[in-house]
Amino acid sequence: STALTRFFPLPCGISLPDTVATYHVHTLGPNQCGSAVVQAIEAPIETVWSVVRRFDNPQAYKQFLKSCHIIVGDGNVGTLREVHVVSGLPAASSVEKLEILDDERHVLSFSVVGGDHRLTNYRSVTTLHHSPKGNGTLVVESFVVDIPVGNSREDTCIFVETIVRCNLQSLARMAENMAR
Ligand code: A9S
Repeated sequence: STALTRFFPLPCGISLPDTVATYHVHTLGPNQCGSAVVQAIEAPIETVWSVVRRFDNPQAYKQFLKSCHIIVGDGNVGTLREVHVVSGLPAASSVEKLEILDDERHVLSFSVVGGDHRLTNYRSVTTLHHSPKGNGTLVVESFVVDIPVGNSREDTCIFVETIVRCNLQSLARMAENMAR
């Protein structure tokens, strides 16, 4: 990053470059909620990116998914996948569309366009950043989703944040093992 890049501090004590805002500022509809999760990973950014960029293989680190198949596309923007969920969750499958895949800036975004679950209009953006110090990576994942009828804004946010945090902790374990 250049000398002009400003870093903004997060409550967890981590600082992020202000370019993060470019990708993680979402417009919320009146019946939507959104939030973000940050994860530090002790592995190089290209190692983490090699896992994240595989839109055809999310189950490599998302432990709530048991399978994924590509419906149409070649792994570039517009590709559609269907994932199947492990038992015990209030969902069976999800159809998801790749919206952004930027190998230079390390940005991936997908939206949920169908399936058998309650997260209507879910969209997430995942960005990778060099740690301000050291050889590590910071992952930022933000999301927007409709608040399901009968659920509160807070419960919806906590539900999704919990899943995203689990996914990013699993991603960290995997990338840190690859880097060893
Ligand atoms: O897969 C992600 O990156 C993030 C989330 C929040 C996925 C959620 C999910 O796949 C379940 C885990 C099955 C939970 C969907 C789309 C709906 C759920 O209810």
